[in-house]
Amino acid sequence: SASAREAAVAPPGGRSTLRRMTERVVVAGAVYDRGRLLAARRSAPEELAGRWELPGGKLEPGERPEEALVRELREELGVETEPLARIPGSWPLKPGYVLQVWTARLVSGEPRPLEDHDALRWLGPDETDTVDWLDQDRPAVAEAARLLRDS
Ligand code: DCM
Repeated sequence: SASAREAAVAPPGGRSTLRRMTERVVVAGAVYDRGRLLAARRSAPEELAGRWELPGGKLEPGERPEEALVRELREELGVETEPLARIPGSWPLKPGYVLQVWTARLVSGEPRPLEDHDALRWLGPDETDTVDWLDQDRPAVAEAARLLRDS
């Protein structure tokens, strides 16, 4: 059975290999421009609407995270971006999904809330606490703010 298989590969106290192999990645961008970080307010689904996030979305099968990030930011915001570096860490979302975050720089375009968002805000390094971030985004936002402050 699936549960027996899962138990068979589960390290003590850890998540099973099977679980990790089937986990889907959501990639989000800490997008920088002129010393500020981009925050996006979700318009859906209802339980997340009104909360702020680092914009991004799900990897398509066969896609690399950096490719998925560039595609999602183009679709959702109408901008071109260049991924820079992974922010270390991986944060659980709903069951079966994990969040990974990359820093990225704005290459061209002015972000507009085309899909999934109803407001955007550029935050300076000392303004990152001024919006109500999704809980799962907070560690990456804190690290992104630190990188911004040190840059
Ligand atoms: N998500 C998140 N934090 C982000 C981006 C996305 O928690 N910075 C979550 C919200 C959704 C899922 O990932 O449950 C997929 O995102 P989307 O609906 O934008 O494709």
